[in-house]
Amino acid sequence: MNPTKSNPLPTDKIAPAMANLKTTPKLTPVKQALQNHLIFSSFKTSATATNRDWYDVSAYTVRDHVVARWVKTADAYAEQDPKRLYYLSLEFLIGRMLSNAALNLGIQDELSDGLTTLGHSLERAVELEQDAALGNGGLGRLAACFLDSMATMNIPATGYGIRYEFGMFKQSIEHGQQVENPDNWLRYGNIWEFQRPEATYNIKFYGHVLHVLEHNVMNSHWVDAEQVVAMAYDMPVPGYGTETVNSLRLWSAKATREFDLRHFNDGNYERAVEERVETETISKVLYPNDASASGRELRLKQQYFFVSASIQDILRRFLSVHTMHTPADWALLPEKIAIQLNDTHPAIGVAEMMYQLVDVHRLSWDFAWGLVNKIFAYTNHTLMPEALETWSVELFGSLLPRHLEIIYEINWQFLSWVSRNFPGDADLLRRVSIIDETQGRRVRMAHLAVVGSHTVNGVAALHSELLKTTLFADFHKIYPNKLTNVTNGITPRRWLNQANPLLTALISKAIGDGFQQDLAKLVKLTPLADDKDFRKAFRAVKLANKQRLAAKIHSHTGILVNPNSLFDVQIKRIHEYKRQLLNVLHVITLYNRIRAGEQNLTPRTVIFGGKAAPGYWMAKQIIRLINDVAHVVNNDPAIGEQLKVVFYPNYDVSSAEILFPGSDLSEQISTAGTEASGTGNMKMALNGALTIGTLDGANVEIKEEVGDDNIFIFGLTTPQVAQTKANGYNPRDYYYNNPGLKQVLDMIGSGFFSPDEHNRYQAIIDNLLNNGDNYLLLADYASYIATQDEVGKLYQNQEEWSRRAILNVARMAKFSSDRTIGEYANNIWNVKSL
Ligand code: 26Q
Repeated sequence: MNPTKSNPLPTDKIAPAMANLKTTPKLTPVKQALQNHLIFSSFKTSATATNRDWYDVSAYTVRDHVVARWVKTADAYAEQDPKRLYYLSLEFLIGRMLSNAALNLGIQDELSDGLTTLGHSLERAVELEQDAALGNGGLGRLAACFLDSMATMNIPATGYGIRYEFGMFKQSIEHGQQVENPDNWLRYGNIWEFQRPEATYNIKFYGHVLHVLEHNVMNSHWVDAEQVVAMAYDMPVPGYGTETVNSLRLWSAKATREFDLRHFNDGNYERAVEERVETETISKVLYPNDASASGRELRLKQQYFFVSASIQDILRRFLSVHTMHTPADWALLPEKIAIQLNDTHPAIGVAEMMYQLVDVHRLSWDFAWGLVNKIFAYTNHTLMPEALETWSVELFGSLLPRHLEIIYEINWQFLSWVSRNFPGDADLLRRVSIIDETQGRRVRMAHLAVVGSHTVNGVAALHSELLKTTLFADFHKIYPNKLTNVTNGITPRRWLNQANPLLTALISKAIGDGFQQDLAKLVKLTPLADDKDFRKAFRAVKLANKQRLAAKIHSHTGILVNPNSLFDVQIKRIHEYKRQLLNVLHVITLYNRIRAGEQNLTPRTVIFGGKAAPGYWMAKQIIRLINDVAHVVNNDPAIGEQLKVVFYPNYDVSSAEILFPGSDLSEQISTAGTEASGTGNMKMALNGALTIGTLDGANVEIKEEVGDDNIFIFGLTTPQVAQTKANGYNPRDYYYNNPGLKQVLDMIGSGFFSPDEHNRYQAIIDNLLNNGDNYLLLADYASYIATQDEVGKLYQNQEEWSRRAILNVARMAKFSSDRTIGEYANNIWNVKSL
């Protein structure tokens, strides 16, 4: 066997940053740097500079500071050769970089002062940055929070993903309906990315496999494949209060040069250009779908494209430091690398690693499989059957013929092992097989991920238990130690310090700094919940944040809201299981009660935000209903300031930074057992909102932390949901037995909110009354309304409300993503802080 060919590209070409650098690069003082960049990077003067120029100049200035540390970090990693963690994710919902980088580097004040003395302002500059919206929702934002924590905790880690030319679509509301617009985020360039034309890899698709006996070994050759080039773009990930700057490496698809030559030599210029465009569509756009697996070939291409490039890059980096003299030397690989699969989207990595080790580096199958099983771990984010990825064997085999063979071999070995250990259970084999034979042969990516990983985790305690008892019950029996829990978390840097500077200042003044890196310090706020002056200051902060939000609401929707009303907020992707519709039922109930003359109701502003997948018709109907209801309620003179309804358009990371601090009430009302974790629930509580929620996802643990008195829990529990369904749930029983509920549904169904189209919401009503009300809205309605009444009542006692809100903030330690990353690092990755 030939020792592995050494790395085709010398290290110094791949990462110039790694060239030994013993001294920190010199940095100019911030104000001076701003002036220099204005001239030398933007070719402008103070007189001619636009707002955008000021953003650019600020970004260049902060970037210099980032790069100075980035170079040193790369250097330290090269020198110490620690075990590294690679986080593979099809989504990174980063948001804006400028304020976050300035905050993490501790140069926010200097930057702000510099811009002010130059006659500009940081606030205005910041607004010109486009969000990096390379994700749909929770899963993508979690990846971004994890990157922040890993850098802050000095963990040698790299994120790998796709540099989508178009990220998550921009949502606008026209005539009450969602309209999707392309997110052309790179239009004005991206100051935060560094193209690495030297870090490119060939990615193959299609073709076929030859099996050839060579030196008595049967080798496989993937031939006649089409080739695409993956080119790296690096974005820095600066930690907070540390020198560490990690990397997020995103891949962009480029046509190969041969490609051009082939056609140009034929004289077929047009065909060459066409094929080039086709090839480069691989990294064109993010699938805006977080509910159902799309099954599209392009999506599988995206997955394989970025996974193959990442694994080649990981192995190239490993081999540039370690020479493999004999195959046995490869035993070092799992001691130097750990790979986390963010859901099944990168699960093809298991097969790709086998391909690289067996076909390219010629290791034996069994030895390679032993390595793979020490390297990969998989996080599951959903139990919903429609979101589980499967691919038709036919499509898979045409696109990735060798990987299909590899998966069959993995499956064969796995099933043989299962049948030896659980003899006589043919049905078990059928159920756990990576190939589903029941619906016309499909590859089950979740099964591939479970079989290929040493650890599989859910994202909240309840969800991880449900994985053991439902979705992965068979695997739990087969591998009793594989399943575990790591409860999600959020980064306090972005979600407290950056989003809520007023609360941050108040907390710092009260208990000192340091909570940004150690959220457990917030517990020192506990006694202050009983301090009248502190409560008053806390309320003043909340009011200011609500005013800030009210101004945004006005400018985006034209709706005037009263900052003294209760801001009742539900912001998340639009999904039937998340039950925005239940919230609407409450809004209409309040509307009816106000119109009926009920006194002493608490004035409320109910705010919704979130995107619907473009192909998810029911979710779009829900958005339309919210807007129709808002129109009626907001324009009814009988309602006045008692109730306002807002649909906040284009909910994204940047608007979230305004919405969370401005919330009083956090709506976390999914049907129990459906929301894997939720992370918005944590962001709200950290910003001093009280939660109204079901015992679902991380709400369960939030309740444990904040205490039963400081959260509003309602509705059926997960076992009760199962029981209710098993008993033959009939939503009509609730409809006929609850006059308030009946009135609300009748209004929606009869066109009260859609007078120009009376049956517009027939499908919604049908779902609830005739098609089984899958998410049990009617079963939970009464409990929800009663709990909302308690909420309203408590809000009238501002002292008590703020006391509980402060206790929520004080008890959020568990939900820092630093805690989460600490658990992954210790229990799953076995990587150490540097
Ligand atoms: C799959 C196949 C094809 C196209 C798209 C997809 C796809 C894309 C995104 C499927 C799912 C997603 C995103 C899922 C997601 O965001 N899940 C959320 O993850 C959070 C972080 O763990 C949890 O807090 C939420 O409960 C969970 O819903």
